[in-house]
Order: sequence, then C-alpha cells, then structure tokens
Amino acid sequence: MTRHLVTSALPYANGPIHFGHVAGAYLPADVYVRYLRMKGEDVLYVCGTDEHGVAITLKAEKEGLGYAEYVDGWRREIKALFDKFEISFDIWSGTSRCPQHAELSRTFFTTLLNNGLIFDKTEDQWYSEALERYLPDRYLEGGCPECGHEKARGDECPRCGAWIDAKDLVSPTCTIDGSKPVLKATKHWFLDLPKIQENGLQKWYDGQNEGRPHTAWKPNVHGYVQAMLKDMQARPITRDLPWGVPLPEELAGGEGKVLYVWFDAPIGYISATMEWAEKQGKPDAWKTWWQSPDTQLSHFIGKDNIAFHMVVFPSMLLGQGDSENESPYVLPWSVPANEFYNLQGRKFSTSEGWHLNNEDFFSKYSADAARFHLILSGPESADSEFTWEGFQSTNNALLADKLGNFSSRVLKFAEKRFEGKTPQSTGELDTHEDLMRATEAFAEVGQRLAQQEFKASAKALMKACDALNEFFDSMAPWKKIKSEDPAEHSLCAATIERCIAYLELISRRLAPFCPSAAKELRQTLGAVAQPEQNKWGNDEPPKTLPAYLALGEVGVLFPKIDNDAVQDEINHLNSAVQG
Ligand code: B3M
Ligand code: ZN
Repeated sequence: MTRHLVTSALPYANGPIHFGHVAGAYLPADVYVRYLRMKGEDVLYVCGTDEHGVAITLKAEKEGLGYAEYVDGWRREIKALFDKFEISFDIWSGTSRCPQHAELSRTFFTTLLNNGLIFDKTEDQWYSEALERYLPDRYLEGGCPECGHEKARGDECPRCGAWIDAKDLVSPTCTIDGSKPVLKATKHWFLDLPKIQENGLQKWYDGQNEGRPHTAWKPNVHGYVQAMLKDMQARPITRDLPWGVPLPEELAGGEGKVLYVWFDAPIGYISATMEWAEKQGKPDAWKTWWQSPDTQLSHFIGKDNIAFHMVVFPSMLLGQGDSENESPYVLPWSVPANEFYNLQGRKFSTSEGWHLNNEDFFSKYSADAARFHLILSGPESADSEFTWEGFQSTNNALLADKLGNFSSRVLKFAEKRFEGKTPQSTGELDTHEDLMRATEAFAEVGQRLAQQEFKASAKALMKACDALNEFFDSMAPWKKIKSEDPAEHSLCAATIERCIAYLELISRRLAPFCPSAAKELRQTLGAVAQPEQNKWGNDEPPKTLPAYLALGEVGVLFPKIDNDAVQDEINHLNSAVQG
C-alpha cells in the first residue's frame, strides 16, 4: 500500500516565523495529511527546526548566548505558532537535538566520499588573526564585485542579489570586530553535483516528470530546476565553524570543521523519522518510510528552497547507492513549492513591525478562520498576500454566510419545528438536482486535495455550500411547514432531513481545513454524526437518516468580524511601522 511521507521545510531556529511561512510550507502540508489520515492512509508528517549554520552562530554570538540556548528560544517560539495553527506534526525534531542526526549526517558524507562523489580542495579563505578563526560567508562584509554596493555579505549582495564568492569581496571586514581579515589556505569538501547529474539525477528528474500529482512538476519548480541542470556546479559542503555536525574524526584536515547547514538540514527529515521510530519502540520503522518504493515523499517548501530539495538533497540520496547499487532511499515524489506570501502590499518584517502579533491575533480570531483564509489566499501559483479586508471577507462572506449560515438555519429549523430531532423522510428529495450538484462539488474537494490543489479544494467546498443554500431557498421549508397540505409537510421534513445529512458530509469535508469547527459541527449533529463515521468516507451524505435522532445544541461556527475591528487592525499595522 502506498505510504505518504510528508515533510515541511525545517524552519531556521533563528527568528520568528510568520503567516507567510505558514501559508507557504506548513498549512498546505497539514491539510494534506489530515485528509490522508481521514482516508485511513498510512501517513507520517515530519518537521523540526534547522539549528545549524552561520546565520545562527553569528546572531547567537552577537546576543552573547550559547548556541544551544539561542536555538532553544526560537524553537519554542516557532512551535508556539504552529500550535496556534493546529499544525499536526507526527514528530517535531531539531537538527542539533535529534539523537540520530549527527551520526546519520556523517554516514551520508562518508558514503558519498567513498563513492567518489565528494572531492576536496585546498583554497584561500578569509581568516581573522585576532579571533584565530576562519570567517565563513556572513562573517564578512565588503564591496560587491558586481554592483559595487559597499555592504555586500560574504555569500550574497543584498542590493543586486549576486551570489558572491567571499574571496571576491572588495576590502572585506569581519562582522564581529570590524578587523581586516587575511587570506589563508584551508581544505574543504565539495559535492560533485555534475557527476551525480550524469550518474542518475538527470534521469530521475526526467523520468519522474510523469505520473505526478500534478501532470508534471509544478511549473515554478520545473523552470527553476531545468535552468539549474543546464549549468551544474560542484558545491562546498563544509565550513569552519564551532557549531554544527563535526566531520568524521578520521578525515585528515577535517578538524574544527562542520558540515554545511544545507547538507545536514535535509538529512534532518530522515533523522527525525528515526527519532519518531525510536519513540514508537520500533527503531527500524523509519526504513519502511525512507527505503521502500511504495513511499510517496512530498516536500512542502517555499520557492527559495527549490534548489536544495530538487537537486542537492536528491543528489545526496542518489549518491547513497554506489555505481552497482541504486540508492536505498526514496526520492521526492512531489515538491509543492509555494511562492511568497506578503502582508498588505509589503513583505512581512517582524523587525520593522510589519507583521501580525500572534498572541493578539489568536486571542481574537480562530485558527479555523485563519487556516481557511490562508489556504484560499495562499501563494500556490503566484505571490499573494494577507489583507485584513480579505480575511474579513473569507470569514464573513464565505465561512459565516455560506457554511455557518446553512448549518444554523437548518439546525434552528429542526430545533423549532422538529423538537431538535431528525424529521421523518420518505427519501423523495434524495436525487434533487441541487443536491446532486452539491455531491459533485464535495467529490471535487477530495479529488483536488489528492492532487495537492488546496485552493481549488477549498473553493469546491464553498461551491457545495452554495448548492445547499440554493436547495434550502428553493424548497422554502418555512412556507411548507405552514401549509395545510400534508404533501407539503412531508416535503418540508424531507428537505430538513437531507440538509442535516449533508451537514454530516460538510463536517467531514471541512475537517482538514478547519478541524475545530468541523468537530463542533459534529457535536451539534449529535446522533447523526457518530464518532466512528468520522472518516473521509464516500462523497455522499448518509442515506435516509433514521427519524427522531437527537441533535445537539446549535452554536455559531464562525462569528463575524465587523468593519471597525478590521479598520483597527489596519490602523494598528500602519502605526506600528510609523512609530
Ligand atoms: N531552514 C530554510 C528556511 O527555513 C531552511 C529549510 C531547510 S529544509 C531542510 O526557509
Ligand atoms: Zn551587488
């Protein structure tokens, strides 16, 4: 049976994450795994923090904190936001704390080395005599060799975006103490990507372009990777840093060096799975996930991580087999890379105050509304943005007016006219045209989710609610109940009975998007929504319901957000950035 292994990019434990990250790499993955779990599929959702790298050592040093202590703080803060969004990882690991991580990373390195896919080279590198250490990329600042900008970093220029070799910086200074570094020879190891491309990466990439969840790799992924494959370069995968995964001890010249963060980070997906397996008391269970051809591996990421998930990590995996043996590991089956998500016309920036305060947000609004809106407005195929007006509109015009309203008018009607119980129906409306349209739209919800088309799936759910509201309106049960004609009464009962049955289906289709509201709706449905039926099930509502099943109390699923509140939020955002 197919197994679904789902990962979300490991966030750097180096700063806050915001709604943009959630909309890009976490929420779609969570919706996907919740859907698969409801279908009874074998699914594992893996994540954790990315805890190594120069960006982290640099900031920890500036704040005078130990690396582990620094990383722990961010890790907690990041997880707190995921919890607010009800992101349901099966394992939340971290690359510096996972017991299996360092050893596995070194095994990857050694195997690649033994397979001739890593080579070493001794080159000049900037060295601080005062600090007695080599200075990797971001420890350096100097003139951009491309555009002349004076504050280019050792890895890239923030003005022109050029990818810089630190050796080419003009008059560099050390970002720790401002001193002038000197060039000094040191040995580093490089991943021979051109060789791996020839050995199998290209073949994998081309072959896998068929039978995807989408008809091909997502267009943004395909465009990027194609360009990269035309000009493959070996990449350095070691650094002179005091924090990270130390190189294998027996490696001559490797003392004091660690693996480059982008080498060990994706291995974090595997080591986190090992940690999960260990915790299950089945230490070998990780192999079923990573080393069985039945696994469909999906990496949910932002577009800035495409190179590493489509080229570098697959190369590392492929290189774990030798020339005679194929890699024991599965390679990505789908890489649903999203574009960027902004905030009211600008990039999210916590330092500049252009962000949403998480505590404040979730004290006023529900995770369900936020989840549904982030999916609907998400950057699935182009950059997009969060606006307060958009959020209000999703909540009020869609969730409240279409779904919440349908639910409350049906249930209130049942409460008032049928003593809060299911009415007796003879099934005369079961194939009503509006209901058939709703059924079709509900089927689309699942078809789209299987294809990882989250926006379209959420839209299909709203389409189903439209059809149901039209059904209710056209049947006008409030008129029929007053009629003297028993046939009209019977139609009224049948209308409400079908609407209640469809509410049960709504609760199941809503669950991956809005888990809490779906649960609440099921509670309200009382005996109609038995816990054991809380599965994805088929795309139809329950057949004719038994009469006189007790319904629960009717609440408001999606409270409205008023215009004043939205205006306050916008004012608050603008004042924070001015102040
Ligand atoms: N930490 C970059 C990021 O957070 C990087 C992802 C690693 S995934 C293995 O966007
Ligand atoms: Zn530049």
